[in-house]
Amino acid sequence: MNDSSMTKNKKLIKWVDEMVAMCKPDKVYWCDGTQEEYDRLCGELVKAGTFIKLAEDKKPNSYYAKSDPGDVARVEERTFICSKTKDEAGPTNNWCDPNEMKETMKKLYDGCMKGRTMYVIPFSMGPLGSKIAHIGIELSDSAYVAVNMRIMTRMGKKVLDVLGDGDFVPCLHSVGKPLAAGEKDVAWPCNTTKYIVHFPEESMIWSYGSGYGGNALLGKKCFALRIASSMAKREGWLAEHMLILGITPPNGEKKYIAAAFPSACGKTNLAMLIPTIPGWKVECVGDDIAWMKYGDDGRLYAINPEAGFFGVAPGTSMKSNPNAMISLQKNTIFTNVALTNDGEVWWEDMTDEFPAELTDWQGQKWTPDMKTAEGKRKPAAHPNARFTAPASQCPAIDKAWEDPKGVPISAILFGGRRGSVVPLIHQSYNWNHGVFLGSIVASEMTAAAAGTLGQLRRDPFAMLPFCGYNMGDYFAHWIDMGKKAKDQSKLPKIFYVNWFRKTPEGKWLWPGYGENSRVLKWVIESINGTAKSEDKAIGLVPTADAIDTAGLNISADDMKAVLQVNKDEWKNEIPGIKEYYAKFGAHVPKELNDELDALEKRLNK
Ligand code: SAT
Ligand code: MN
Repeated sequence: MNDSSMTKNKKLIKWVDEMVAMCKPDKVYWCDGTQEEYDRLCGELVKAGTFIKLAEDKKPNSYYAKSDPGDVARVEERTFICSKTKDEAGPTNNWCDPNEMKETMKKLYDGCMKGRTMYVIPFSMGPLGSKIAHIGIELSDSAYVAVNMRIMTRMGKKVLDVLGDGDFVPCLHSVGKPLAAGEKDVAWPCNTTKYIVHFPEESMIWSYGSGYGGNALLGKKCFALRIASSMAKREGWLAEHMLILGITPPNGEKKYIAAAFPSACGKTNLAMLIPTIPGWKVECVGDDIAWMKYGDDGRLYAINPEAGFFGVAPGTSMKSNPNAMISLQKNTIFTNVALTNDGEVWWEDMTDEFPAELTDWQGQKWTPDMKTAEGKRKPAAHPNARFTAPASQCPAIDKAWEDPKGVPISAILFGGRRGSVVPLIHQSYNWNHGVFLGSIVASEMTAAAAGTLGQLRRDPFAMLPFCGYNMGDYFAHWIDMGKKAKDQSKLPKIFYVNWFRKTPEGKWLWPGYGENSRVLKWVIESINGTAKSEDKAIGLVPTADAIDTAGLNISADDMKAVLQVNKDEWKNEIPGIKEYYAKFGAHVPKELNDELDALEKRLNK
C-alpha cells in the first residue's frame, strides 16, 4: 500500500510506515509535485465539494474554498512547544512534557485517517538544493493541504531527489475526521479538538484537528518559524517573521530591508509597495518569513524560504496593493472570501462599490444591506480570508528572490499596530538598542489569530506566536548575533515604525500603503548618513521637515503629531515593559535590562 518507490531514504520509509500504522489511512499517495497531479487533486476537491472552480475567463486555473466556521485562523491557545522542560519553552508558549503530549496525541491519531488518503508531501523551505534550504516531509490527510503546499513551497519528487538519504523535518498533519465505511465526507473536515505541536529537540511537528493556514500548511509557521527559530538558535542564525524588500533610489544603489510586523499588519503590502515618490522602485523578495545568516563578507544575508504568498484578502485592492492583485489573477486558491454569481471572488474593500449580491464565506446569500447582530454591515469575506498565490506571479518579484546566497540586509524594521504613543518611525542608537526596540513592540490584535480583536499585547519581534523556545533566550540570541558580527559597521541599522497612529478622535494620521515609501526614503538616508533626525530619548526621530512630503496632502500639524514623542506617555510604558521582562526572569540578557534603565534615565532627564 505504501508505494515508496520515489525514495530509498530509510528513515523516511520507516517513518511513513509507522505513521501509516498509527493513522490507518485507506491509501497512501506520494506527491510528485507535477502540474498534472495538481490539476487532478484540484479536480477531486471540486468533486468532494471542498473547491469551486472559478470562471476560467476571470481567474484561470483558480479555486475557491470555504472552511468550517470554527476553523478560520491560527489557534494560539492550542499551539504547544514541547521542549524537555517548561523553562526552555518559556512563559509565552504553551508547554507540555513531550512524552505526555505524544501519548495524548497518539490516541487521537490512532485510526484518524480511516476512509481517507494520506498524502506524502516532500517540500523544501528555500531554493532547492541551496545550502540555506531545509527539507520537510508533511504527511497529511487533506488534499487541500497538498495543493496549497505546492504553491507555498518547492514540493514534489525533485525534493526527494535532493534529499537522497539525508535528514528531514517530519511533519504529521491530520484534520482529525476519520470516515466510517460508507460515511459521506463534509466539504471542510476538521475536529473541534485541535493541537499544533512542536518538538524542538527532535525538530518534529504534529498537528491535529485543523485544516486552515498556519495550522495545517506546516512548512510555514510551524517549520520555517517555530522549529527553524530553535534550529537557528543552536546553529547561530536567525529565522524571523519578516518580509524582505529591495529598494532602489533614483540613480542610486539598491538596498535590501527586512521588516517584522505581526500577522495582518501589512507585511504583504509593504513588501510589494509601489512608491509614490518619483523615481523610486521597490521589489519583493518575500512577504512573511526571512532566514538570515552572516555571509563571508560579514554582512547579514536573507532568503525567503517560501515560494508563495498566503496573503490576507480583505483590504487588498488595485489601490492598496496592485502587485498582490496581479499576483492572484491566476493559479490561485482563495479561502473564505466571497463568491460572485459569475464565478469571481470578492472581499471587503476590493472595489469601492459593493456587488449587488454575493455568496458569503459561509455559503449564504449576501447583499450589501445585511447587518450583523451589532448593527454593523455583515462581512461577505471572513476578515482572515486568504489567497494562496505563487510568488513568481508577482510583477515586482525581485531578480534575486531565489538566489541561494540570499540578499544583503541593510536595515531591519520592527513595528506593530499602535493607535498612540509610538511615532511613525525612529532609529535605534545601535544594535543592542535596536534589539531592545524589537523586544518592546506591542500591537493591537488582528483576525489572523483566534482571540480578542483590537486588544493591545506585547508581540516582540512579531514573534510572540512563532518563537520555538524561551523568548528571553531569543532576546539573548539577538544580542549574541550582534556580538558575532565580524564588523559592527556592517550590521543592519534597526528602526521601529508605526503606520497606525491616530488622532485622539480616531482618524489615521498617516496615509500608509505606497506613501510608506517616504518613510523608506528616510531609512535609506539614515543608512547613508544623510538623514535629518533628532535624539528624542527613545531613539533618533526624523525632524519635522525630514520626511519627503512633496505632493502629499498632509498638514504640518498632522506630520508633527505622527512624529511626536511624548515623554510622559513613554514613561507610562516603562512599568509595562518591566513587568513583561520580569516574566522571563534571568533569561533576559543584561544588555536589554541596561537599555531599559538607560531609556528610563533619558526620559527622566
Ligand atoms: O499563520 S498563517 O499562515 O495562517 C497566517 C498568519 O497568521 O500570518
Ligand atoms: Mn505571518
